Amino acid sequence: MAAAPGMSDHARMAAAPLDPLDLFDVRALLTEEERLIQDSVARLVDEQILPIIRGHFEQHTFPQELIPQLAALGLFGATLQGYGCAGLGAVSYGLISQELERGDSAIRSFCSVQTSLCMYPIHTYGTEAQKQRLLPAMARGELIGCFGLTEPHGGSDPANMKTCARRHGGDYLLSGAKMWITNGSLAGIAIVWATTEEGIKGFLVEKGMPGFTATQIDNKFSLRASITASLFFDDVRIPAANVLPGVTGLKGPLSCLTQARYGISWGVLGAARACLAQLLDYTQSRELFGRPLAQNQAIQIRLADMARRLTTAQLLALQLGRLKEQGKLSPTQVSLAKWNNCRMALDVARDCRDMLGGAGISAEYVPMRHMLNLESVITYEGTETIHQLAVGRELTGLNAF
Ligand code: TGC
Ligand code: FAD
Repeated sequence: MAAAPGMSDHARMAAAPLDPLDLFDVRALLTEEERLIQDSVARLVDEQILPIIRGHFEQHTFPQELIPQLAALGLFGATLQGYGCAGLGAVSYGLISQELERGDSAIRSFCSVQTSLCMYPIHTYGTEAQKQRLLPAMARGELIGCFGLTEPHGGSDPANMKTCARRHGGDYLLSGAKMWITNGSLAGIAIVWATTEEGIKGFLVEKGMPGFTATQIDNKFSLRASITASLFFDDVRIPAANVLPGVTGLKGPLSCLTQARYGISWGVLGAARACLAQLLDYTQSRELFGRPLAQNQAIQIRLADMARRLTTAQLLALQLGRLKEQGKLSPTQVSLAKWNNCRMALDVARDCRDMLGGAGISAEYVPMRHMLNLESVITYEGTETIHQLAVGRELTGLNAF
């Protein structure tokens, strides 16, 4: 409704109620292009993802039928330039992640891995021949990637990795194992980080290479609509053409993690918004003690607190995105945002589950599905403790890992 001329501030404010999921109107800070991108992904989520995701979560299957639609919208490698990629800005990528995770963390995970953990290192550290051969097919969703860093003996300390690659003539022989690998048994190509005589290097391991096997991890309580696998390498012969030449050392995989953690900081906003939206409806329509549940002080305080946490997380994500676009992003800022926003989303999802009462444990409602997913999201890409210690190291200059 347009405000009438001469209206007092109070009357103008009363005429324009705030969006309960965006109390500080963060959307008004977006460009026209960013809003269009958000809206088109939101449509995909509403029309194609939400109707099927519960079934996939229950069946423990990944909805592969979505891959062509995600590719058609340009969501794979969305921030990369050239090679069939859309070349979008960091905030647009954040909004894409937010909308996808409003559907389910599994779908955002799938896109994060393809974009930030697989296409990004090929684009940044690969040869021209590797880029030409792999990136266009990955952007079209015809070739799916996975990223192997974590090992069975402990993921928080990747510097201690055991997987190694020994020189064998002009080639390498790769041996070891990776665990908890998203897309692992679906992928046609795995970016595998291994120690060599020169330091840690990235290897492009292709499905079907002799000695390479991927085994799906079943019976997860979390991210059930995502494929997670263990990878095994038994003297896999890797030609020199499949080594990423542009980086040596832990900074290779850690730089990819910065990209993916950035996307997660936005993605989890979507999960929290989905939970809060459903809870707001529920507390209005459920009547207890002769009044709507929403008309209780204790409920309103909890709703207000969720809105406070969501709003601050939204503003944090947007500023993180603008810093990234200006080339001023520091990994410590990404750690703080990943920690804060994952914690916010997990706490909101748990609290929404609680305020739905018994209905909260039903698959008819979204909070418990998001809550279970977010237990993985707060763990992968660096646990909450790892990000707290990264911020502590920045503040003190002392390494406590
Ligand atoms: P540290 O001494 O800090 O660093 C070693 C070298 O790396 C450089 N570096 C970075 N470079 C680029 N970007 C970053 N973000 C970087 N962070 C560090 C650093 O400058 C140094 O370079 P150089 O040239 O001096 O050698 O290393 P550290 O051993 O002390 O480790 C630090 C720590 C603990 C933070 C790191 O190991 C860590 O982040 N651990 C957590 C591991 C983790 O997050 N794993 C995630 C696996 S992938 C995943 O979970 C995918 S889920 C996907 C999905 O489904 O969405
Ligand atoms: P550990 O490193 O063994 O940590 C165990 C506990 O110790 C944690 O609570 C941790 O915070 C704490 N801890 C560790 N160090 C310290 C310390 N110094 N001080 C205090 N506490 C500490 N990895 C990939 O490489 N690729 C993927 O695609 C991928 N996808 C994943 C998908 C899912 C669903 C999950 C659950 C994980 C995935 N991971 C992936 C692995 C993930 O990154 C690791 O689980 C994570 O990094 C933690 O490693 P960990 O499980 O070995 O736990």
